[in-house]
Amino acid sequence: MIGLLILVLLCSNIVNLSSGMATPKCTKPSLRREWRTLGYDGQKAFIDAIKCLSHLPHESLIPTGATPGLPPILTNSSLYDDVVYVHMDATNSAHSTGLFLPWHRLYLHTMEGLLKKKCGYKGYMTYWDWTIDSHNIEHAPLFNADPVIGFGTFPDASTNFSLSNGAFHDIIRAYPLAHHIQRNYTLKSWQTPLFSWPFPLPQKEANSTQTPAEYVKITTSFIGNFTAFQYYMDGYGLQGMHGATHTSLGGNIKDLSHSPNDPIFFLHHGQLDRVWAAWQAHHPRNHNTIAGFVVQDLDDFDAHPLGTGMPVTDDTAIYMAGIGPDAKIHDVLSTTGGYLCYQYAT
Ligand SMILES: *[C@@H]1O[C@H](CO)[C@@H](O)[C@H](O)[C@H]1NC(C)=O
Ligand SMILES: *[C@@H]1O[C@H](CO)[C@@H](O)[C@H](O)[C@H]1NC(C)=O
Ligand SMILES: *[C@@H]1O[C@H](CO)[C@@H](O)[C@H](O)[C@H]1NC(C)=O
Ligand SMILES: *[C@@H]1O[C@H](CO)[C@@H](O)[C@H](O)[C@H]1NC(C)=O
Ligand SMILES: *[C@@H]1O[C@H](CO)[C@@H](O)[C@H](O)[C@H]1NC(C)=O
Ligand SMILES: [Cu+2]
Repeated sequence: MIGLLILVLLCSNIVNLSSGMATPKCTKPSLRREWRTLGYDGQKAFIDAIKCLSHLPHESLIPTGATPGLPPILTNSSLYDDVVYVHMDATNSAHSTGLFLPWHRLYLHTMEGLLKKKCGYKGYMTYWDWTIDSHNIEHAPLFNADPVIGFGTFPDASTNFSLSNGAFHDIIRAYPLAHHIQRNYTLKSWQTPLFSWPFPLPQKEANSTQTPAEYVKITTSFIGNFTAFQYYMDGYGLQGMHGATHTSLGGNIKDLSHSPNDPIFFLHHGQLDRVWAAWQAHHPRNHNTIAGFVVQDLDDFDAHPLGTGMPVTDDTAIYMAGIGPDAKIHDVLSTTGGYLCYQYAT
């Protein structure tokens, strides 16, 4: 009798009831390491896989229709372009809503899976710890001209801000129109409005949000308050560390919709996911907490920094629009819960 009870308890422990599938236990989490600690071979492997995905043909997509006005799917595009398209499809649903962090966590996991499955990548997702370079983002070591492991130096007007060196300069991205990857560094990146309203602090320097002190602050404050945590990452007037990196690097990654065109997107969001994981680990009240709503409200962002409408819950679906399995928020709240199985190196 007791044996049966224990068996029942054990089973309910390992079975993920929502999907009806057994969730494997995470006994040996993979280690996501900072870009500069990968070494030459590790960096080359990641960049080779990104280039491989950029040259594989388009596969099927299942847009959710969450974002109106998307261009038609181009069948002459690449598998990497499909990954970009999925982000375009999630522009409204997965930014400044309760789905922001869970969606991007699953998106990075899905990207890592594609690099492995389609391109034989043996490593893991990586990240750019911009706090190390916050004093001089424009000359951070990963923005170098090396044709094998360089993300490319910042281009200028002579190439219309298209990359002219590094590993990605000859890649053509399909969306919204066929183009080479662009980047355009601006320290005071909030002088130009991006939304229907001007930024409240136009003179603020983007790198003031990317410092080691800001990392400590965000990962150790807001205990138990997911709303306050995510709002700090997006920032008052959307001038936080999330947007700072997008707007100051400029070009493709500055675009709300097509930002993953620039592969640096994945290293920036790796860092944001690491910030979330560090905050979650900081206090038990942060572990399994989620908040926010499903409808974006950028016109009134500071009143509704995590959106409006229906609240998100553990059971809210996260869509990958055909590039990988969908999941639910509870699947991705822990990076070592079994559905996911990884940790950040530091
Ligand atoms: C794909 O086709 C579109 C429309 O037919 C064309 O404009 C675009 O240049 C093509 N893209 C590539 C990468 O060949
Ligand atoms: C931001 O970057 C500028 C230009 O590199 C630098 O002068 C400034 O000290 C940096 N600010 C911080 C807070 O590191
Ligand atoms: C330069 O880039 C901008 C932004 O992507 C684009 O709209 C414009 O058409 C480009 N200009 C030329 C001359 O290619
Ligand atoms: C590059 O950034 C500068 C300064 O923010 C801006 O004036 C210019 O329009 C940008 N050019 C492109 C092509 O993005
Ligand atoms: C959580 O933070 C939000 C945003 O700062 C704030 O409005 C709310 O009152 C906080 N909730 C609690 C319970 O402190
Ligand atoms: Cu995004």
